[in-house]
Amino acid sequence: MKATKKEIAIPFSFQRHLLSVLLLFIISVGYTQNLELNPTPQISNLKNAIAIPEKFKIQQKNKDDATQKLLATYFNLKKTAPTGFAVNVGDIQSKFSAKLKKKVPSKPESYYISISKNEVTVIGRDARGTYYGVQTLLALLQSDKMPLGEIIDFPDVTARGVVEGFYGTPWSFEHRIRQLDFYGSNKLNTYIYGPKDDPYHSSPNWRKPYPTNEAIQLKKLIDRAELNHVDFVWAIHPGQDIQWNDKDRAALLHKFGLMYDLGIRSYAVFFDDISGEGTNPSQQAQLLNYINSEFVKLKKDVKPLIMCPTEYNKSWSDPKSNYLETLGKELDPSIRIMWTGNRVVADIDQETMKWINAKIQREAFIWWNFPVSDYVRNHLLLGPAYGNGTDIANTISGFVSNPMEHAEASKIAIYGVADYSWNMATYQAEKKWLNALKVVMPESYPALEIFARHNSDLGPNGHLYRREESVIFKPKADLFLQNLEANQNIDNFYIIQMEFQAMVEASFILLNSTDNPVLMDEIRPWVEQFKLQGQSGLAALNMYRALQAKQTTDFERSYHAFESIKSQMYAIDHTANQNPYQPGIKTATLVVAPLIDTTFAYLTDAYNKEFNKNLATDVNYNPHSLYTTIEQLKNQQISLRDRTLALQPPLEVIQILPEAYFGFELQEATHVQKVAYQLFPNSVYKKVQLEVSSDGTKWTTVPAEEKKEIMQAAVKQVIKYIRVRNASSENLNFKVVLFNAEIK
Ligand code: LOG
Repeated sequence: MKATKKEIAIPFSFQRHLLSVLLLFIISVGYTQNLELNPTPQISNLKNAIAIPEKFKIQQKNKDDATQKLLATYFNLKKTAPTGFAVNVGDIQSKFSAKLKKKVPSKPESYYISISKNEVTVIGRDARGTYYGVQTLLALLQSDKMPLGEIIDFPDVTARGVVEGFYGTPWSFEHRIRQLDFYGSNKLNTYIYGPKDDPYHSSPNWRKPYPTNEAIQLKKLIDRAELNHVDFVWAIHPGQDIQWNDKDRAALLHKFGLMYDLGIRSYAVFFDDISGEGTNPSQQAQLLNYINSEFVKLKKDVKPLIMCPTEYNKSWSDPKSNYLETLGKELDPSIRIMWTGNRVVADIDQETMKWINAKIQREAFIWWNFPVSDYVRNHLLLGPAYGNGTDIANTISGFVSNPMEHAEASKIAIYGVADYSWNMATYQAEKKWLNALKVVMPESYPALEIFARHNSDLGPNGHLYRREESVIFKPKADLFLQNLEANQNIDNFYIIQMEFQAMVEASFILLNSTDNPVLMDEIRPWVEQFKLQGQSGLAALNMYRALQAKQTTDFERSYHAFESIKSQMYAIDHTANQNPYQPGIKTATLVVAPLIDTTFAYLTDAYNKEFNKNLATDVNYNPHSLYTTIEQLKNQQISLRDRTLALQPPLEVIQILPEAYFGFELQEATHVQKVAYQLFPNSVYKKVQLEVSSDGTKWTTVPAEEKKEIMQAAVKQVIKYIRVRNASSENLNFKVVLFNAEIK
């Protein structure tokens, strides 16, 4: 039923609904503390509440060091009060009544809490369970009131956490410390250390020990992980240059031994994004089985191995190769196999799991490539962690999220992952997201919410992964443009103005906020950009008003203001975050940016027509396109900056068949100055050719010269097509590190 403005009749059923909503509201206000718990406990029977006790009588039954230190952050353990609210903490081995012990679930890491007016008892199934029980207790004590009743809690997924597995600047020591603490308080138990750009993790330096200073820092991180009951999984990525011989096998075992001495008790071997001999599944299985029997089993205190396969997603698995089946058959059943889903970047559902689990004869360990942004580095991914099935808990052996190189900003998604992997059935992405914003910015979260709502999508990208963005605003923006382009009265003008205003104000608040300086350090240039973007929106609206009133002076002032704001935005885009992949700073690209640019172009055009003027209407636009026969490259983005057309290089190995090619198709025949390309390994240089054409059928080879591993060619011709072609009769596997053309 639709209520119009005139008659607001509320039917009885709706009134009843209203009543129950109100009731629910009262109940939830009564137990706000319960809402704040992350992850959400499986069962909580909480009724009534008492004031937070002030005097505590601690009954020591706990022996676990991490739990002890955690308790000490709140209670005075050295001098406990002789009377007061009793706090009993221990694991299932401790002396508790059989009645209470029976309530502790039999699952690992589970716990039981009972709270009465006079005492609280926390019993864990194991040391980690007790630790999690105490985390819950401390979270309850943070609220205004203490609820009474019981909590019975256990995780859905065995291994939950994060894989620091992205390309780009690895997280700093300080960030990792903050992360590990965050994992502890959100009951995440796994941190897989595998930053692609740590030289001691990957080829060729995986064989070498960490230099002393780095080893000392790693040791501190390992200790910190232990304090948070997090398994610090150290991963090695040896596949690009590993030799399947005794020497390299010994080198790997030796490195694992060194890491063991630093305190590592969990290991992973990654074979993703490699080419050549290292991709052989039988050899990979043999190596892992060897480590398993000669290292893991012998040490006794080392956890089961984890491996990331070369074919780590369905779209890359070659049905003819039997790669996954071979691993499934030959790899020791205790070894876990990672999986990113149907594509490199994908959300996971039951179908995904059925397919892969059958092939590998075990439950896959999910490597979720969100919120990682190493393939869209000019964007921030600050939206909710959504999209994964809430019915897959029993089909996976682990769930880890690969984050952004911005550690603090990644906490927004990780917070959701913690809840999802602990208690899937009740997971609510949006609600958890709102909580997460409060956790990372306790004061300025409303401003952060405005910023994050408009900064969640990735823009077009090679992995075809997209996220919702500006969801509430989108229908309003659509209506505005519809009215504008139909030359109708714009009913929601004020609403659009309010949104741009909110963007500007939220940015000012964030830029001035001292809530979380670590987060601001990461996102500052995006916030600066977002502020300007809001201001450009307001300038466009002023242009509209001036045009309506036929005020040409006002129109042109706002027009030039718009242009000036855009040029400041351009400056930020060309100075901040200048990585070689997707340089620059992009904000609100899905809904807000097109709204502003379309409005600006439309108004300028209308103005030009009405007043016979010739103001420019275009906003940075790249008319050229990618030209390729290679499936894996087809969705890759290209960019035009300062007359250089560049392929945004993919991070993975590309398979290129004989005669396959990649290059550019220019909008029209253009004077091309120079072309440069870099491929890895550069042994493939002998097998490819650089070619140009004016019609796409007749091709001329251009000689290129190798300088510092980069092939460079002076073209100096007017042409429409440029390409690098596999001129050999072999299938080539290589990484495209760089491909660009300087045009006039
Ligand atoms: C890499 C990973 C990277 C991610 C997203 C896996 C298993 N490996 O395509 O290091 O962060 O995709 O770009 C990957 O996902 N390669």
